[in-house]
Amino acid sequence: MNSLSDIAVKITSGHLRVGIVGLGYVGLPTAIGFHEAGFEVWGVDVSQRTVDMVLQGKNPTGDPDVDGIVPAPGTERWHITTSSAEAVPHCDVILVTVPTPITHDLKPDLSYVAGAGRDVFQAIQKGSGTIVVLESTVYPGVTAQTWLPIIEELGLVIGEDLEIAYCPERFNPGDPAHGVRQVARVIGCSNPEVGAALVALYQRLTTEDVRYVGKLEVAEAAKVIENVQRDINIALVNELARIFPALDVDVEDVLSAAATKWNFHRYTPGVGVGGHCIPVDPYYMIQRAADVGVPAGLITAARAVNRSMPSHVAGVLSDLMWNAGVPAGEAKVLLLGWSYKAEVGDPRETPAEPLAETLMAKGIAVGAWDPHLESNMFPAGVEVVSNISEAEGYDMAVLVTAHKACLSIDWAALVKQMRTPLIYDGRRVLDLDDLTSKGWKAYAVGRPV
Ligand code: SAJ
Repeated sequence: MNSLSDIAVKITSGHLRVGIVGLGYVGLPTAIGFHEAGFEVWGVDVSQRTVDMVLQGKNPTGDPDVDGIVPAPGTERWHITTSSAEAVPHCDVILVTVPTPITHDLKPDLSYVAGAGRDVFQAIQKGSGTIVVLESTVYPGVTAQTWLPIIEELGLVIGEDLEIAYCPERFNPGDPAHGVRQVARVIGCSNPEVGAALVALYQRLTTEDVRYVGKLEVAEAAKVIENVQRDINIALVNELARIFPALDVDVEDVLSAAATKWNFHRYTPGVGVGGHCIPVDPYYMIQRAADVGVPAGLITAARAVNRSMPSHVAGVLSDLMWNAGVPAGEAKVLLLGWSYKAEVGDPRETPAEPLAETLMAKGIAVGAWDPHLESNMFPAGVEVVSNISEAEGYDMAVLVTAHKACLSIDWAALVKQMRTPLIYDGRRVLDLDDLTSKGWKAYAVGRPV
């Protein structure tokens, strides 16, 4: 039995053994971080491909921040396996970092949390006092609701055989300044002493603030609302990006003016909101509010605004091409960037997809160029452009993702390759006057036509 004082001693001495279940863009850097902090680490992933790559010292996550930091084969204190049953008996604390996506009908999919939890709990030794921490983004109540029935079914006793806690991951892909060792953490647990022990553990991981915030639900809710707030703020500027052009005002001029006020938080309108955090987490909050019969009108409305942006932009692009005399049924659009976020190779929930679908439904052909993505990561129907210098005969170029590679395109050369020199800045990051001087007819989200 690991008493809490045993845990504390092991943390201080660095002899604590930490398990991480789920070696994705959150779990693998977390495992590496605890290993760098001097702990013995057991990493578990159901994917044999992931385990094999990690064992070879390679990065299976697609996140460039993880390149070059995976420990080499044979590194001490570094154990990687597909089996929780093998790893769990060797661990004092186990962190679960598995996906929490939404289903096609926008409901939270907690199957990974339940499955990983079951795998871990089945391997917990009676009386071991193992601490199991969920890091995946969930809505308030999920950790207890999902895990306690399994724990009870397996005849385990909280406080004797194990403890459970919640510490939300706060990864920001493509932002090495906020890596696992430089980000503040909050810890929720029904047992304050376990919370204190976990504070001591995470303080060995990150240089930033770590604090115990009370029961599980407080920490679960904090993580969700961080991203709900971001979605709502982005929805506001996206809604303004549709209003101000109708008033013959550029929304970016308005935002720049408003941003001179000390507590105005600036966000940028765009072709849409992608990724596995911002467009997903609000549905957790909406679901939880519905569970308890309290309306979540603002959160729901913000999601509707952000989800409408790709089709709104597709309509604007279609009108611009029509007004430029591009023959209907012949129009071709080139999307510059496909990933949901700059400097990241991740197409999940990217607004590029509904944008392309809406354009193709209008009979407009769509090509896409994204140097961060492999050609097999684009959907069928989209012509993948591997080399921008080979993009010929397009009528409209659309900046969808503000990759540095997109910003540094040779616009003077590209305009000569276009059949019609139209360009639409979907992220408000291009110099439209410079583009105009190079022969483009330049437009942008939130800017009057
Ligand atoms: N976006 C806008 N306008 C903005 C900001 C973002 O349209 O002003 C779009 C992006 O283009 C992207 C989507 O929203 O399609 C999400 O962008 P994001 O910058 O929020 O990036 P994410 O999804 O990687 O969010 C992560 C989150 N981190 C964690 O969950 C730990 C989020 O909490 C961070 O605030 C965010 O990174 C960040 O700060 O970059």
